[in-house]
Amino acid sequence: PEKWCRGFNHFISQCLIKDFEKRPSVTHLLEHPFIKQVHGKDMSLQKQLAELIQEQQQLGSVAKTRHEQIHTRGPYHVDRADKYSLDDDLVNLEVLDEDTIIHQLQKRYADFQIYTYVGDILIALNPFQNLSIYSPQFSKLYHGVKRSSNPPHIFASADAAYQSMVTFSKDQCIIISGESGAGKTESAHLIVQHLTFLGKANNRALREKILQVNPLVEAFGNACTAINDNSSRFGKYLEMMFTPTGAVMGAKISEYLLEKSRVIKQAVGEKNFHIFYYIYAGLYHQKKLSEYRLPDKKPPRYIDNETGRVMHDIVTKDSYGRQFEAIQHCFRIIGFTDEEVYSVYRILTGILNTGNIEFAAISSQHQTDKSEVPDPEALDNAAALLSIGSEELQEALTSHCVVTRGETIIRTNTVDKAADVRDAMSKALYGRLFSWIVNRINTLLQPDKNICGMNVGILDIFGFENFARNSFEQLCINIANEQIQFYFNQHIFALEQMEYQSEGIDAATVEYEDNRPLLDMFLQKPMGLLSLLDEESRFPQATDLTLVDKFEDNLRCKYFWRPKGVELSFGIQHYAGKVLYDASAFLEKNRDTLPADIVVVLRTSENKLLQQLFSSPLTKTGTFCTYSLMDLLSKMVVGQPHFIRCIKPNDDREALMFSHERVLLQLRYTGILETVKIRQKGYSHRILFEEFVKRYYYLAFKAHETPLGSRENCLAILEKSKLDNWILGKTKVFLKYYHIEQLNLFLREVMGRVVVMQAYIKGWLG
Ligand code: AOV
Ligand code: MG
Repeated sequence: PEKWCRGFNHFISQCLIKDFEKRPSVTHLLEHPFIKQVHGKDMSLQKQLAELIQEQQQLGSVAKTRHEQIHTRGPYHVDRADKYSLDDDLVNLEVLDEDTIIHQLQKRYADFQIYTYVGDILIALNPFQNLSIYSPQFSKLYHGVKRSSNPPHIFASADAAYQSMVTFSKDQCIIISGESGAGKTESAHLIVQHLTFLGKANNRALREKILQVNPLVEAFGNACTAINDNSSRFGKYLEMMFTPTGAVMGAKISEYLLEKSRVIKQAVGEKNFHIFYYIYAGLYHQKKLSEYRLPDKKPPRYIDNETGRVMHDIVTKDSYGRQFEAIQHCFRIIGFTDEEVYSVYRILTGILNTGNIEFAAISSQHQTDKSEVPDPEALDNAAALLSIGSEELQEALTSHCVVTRGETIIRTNTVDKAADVRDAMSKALYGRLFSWIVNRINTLLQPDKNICGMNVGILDIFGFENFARNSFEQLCINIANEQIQFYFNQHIFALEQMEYQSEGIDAATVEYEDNRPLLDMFLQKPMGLLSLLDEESRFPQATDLTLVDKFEDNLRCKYFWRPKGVELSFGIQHYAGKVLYDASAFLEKNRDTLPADIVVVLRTSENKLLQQLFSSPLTKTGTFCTYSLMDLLSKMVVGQPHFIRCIKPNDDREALMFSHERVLLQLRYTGILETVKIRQKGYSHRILFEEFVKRYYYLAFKAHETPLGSRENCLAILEKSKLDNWILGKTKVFLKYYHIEQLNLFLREVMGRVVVMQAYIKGWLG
């Protein structure tokens, strides 16, 4: 039927477009048994298919050559070296409005130009396809050259951070923001790749190790969500450490707010953390499931929320199995011992078995709140893998000790309570295992303590999320994003404009959307949303409903509302849009308690690693959520910031598709238009006279001179450098972002000459 044919054609063309990048040959499609069958019988379809393929091939090759042109333009177009392409930077736009900006981005995207500058800030549009612009050849191309020599690129931003660090011996941080699926994590990888290239040490092994860090922690901390197949479920701050001469010497990761609840339950269409599938599939293919006491017919409950799908994927595709091998490789390269890795696997499979423990009620005449484990198989398996006693585990799951007036009483748990304890144990095991892996990596990649180095930190957190159902985790994630937006605003607008005033400079003021009131609503003490949540969590009698009532009574502002008729829901007008939250289990998730009975049992484990995980004290102050956020911010404030703003061009994850509406929304809430304005009119770099002279005196004075950090000396340096458009304030030099680049280049030239001179004199004397 014609209709069927049309649908079929559509399907094929979609396949072709999607796969063209990966498999330029279409023969694989014709080899498909389904197509072969239809193709052989239906002449008209055969003809149509042939035409279609030809058309697609042409399209594909056009796309490919265009792609090559763009992306090889760098290495081969030397003529670009001193020509500045006005299109590369939105600051060069003559007409500044949303339409012009979006038009410009759309035009560039269609031309495979996913990167665009706004002064020193980089906008990165997700290409949703692999581009051939990240090879070492490109790293070389972007190394230490003027930014305008090449098309905008993430390597150029990484390079700028690295050069700043080396030139000024100052820590740097790169802050990557954008909503879920916008490309933050990919960008973070690319930055690490380029920095590893730049920080070439003789120590090749160390470079190899650093490159394995992201894949390893992401196997444990990322998962498939409804928005992104590789969504970060934790915040990550990776510091790469360098020697004073810029050679990489170590790395350190800090983790924030791992979404532990994913271990025990996932929404429809979502999955558990990657590592669980990798290990299950890996053991399946290696025929080692029985060794880890896992069934081979049906995956454990924690990873089988859509019955059958996972098993089908594991049996038919080998990708999970290959990933498991990759992870084993990561562990080995980074330096984990075989014993440690074995313990990690035992804990992971122990968690999977724990999830399979079921409870049933024992009802006797006197007691109805007692539970037992009717089928001991999963219990025994879990206990064996965790190297603890099976009876002790059962007891800790089905009962708990209460101490009243110095007396210890044992109380039984209901079926529901026992299941909660089981899940709390799984979450705690996973959360602590994750932290241990991170700490272990940090120990293994620790630099030599005797060298006083500097670092570039890369912040990649979970992006803003708005699902059909949003829970506690989304609230935490969105508050973290709210803070990043605030931090961006502070740096780009508030601090800058404050300095103009205090320095008596007449520079533009730009209005921007300040999300401070919103942040106050969350963080203020004692009446902010998080404080209220903490307070309510301390009342044993409180329920999720009393919590929402409390919010409603106390948060009287336009950012909070409560929809009528849905008891447990409340809405927040975030900087990036309205989100409706479902408060079910908010209190329980915030309390995140692990019964002491479980800790006691786990501490008896014969698995040394497991013992270690539970040996630290369990007390903590404040919620995990508030605690982590404060830590995150204090980390970021330390270094000189560089911003990368990732934008998602469409929600269908399609290459070359540019949704005007979606991009516009992101441009609006991230304040791109205002950013362009302030970068056009303002001075992004403001340096104290003294520091300026100290940095650049080589440009106007002799090497042996020690000029004072005065206004006059700054003037002398600036005039000698033949720059224009700068301003001198009362105590600071105000520079545009491009001045810094020019000054640094001059400085490197002059320093180079000095070094040559010194070498010459040395040779001459010697
Ligand atoms: P996110 O980190 O911003 O989301 P990712 O970095 O995971 O987003 O990107 C989502 C997907 O987009 C990746 O898996 C890639 O398929 C694709 N992608 C992104 N950037 C590129 C690129 N430069 N080249 C090719 N493909 C890319 V989240 O962690 O969900 O907030 O929580
Ligand atoms: Mg991510």
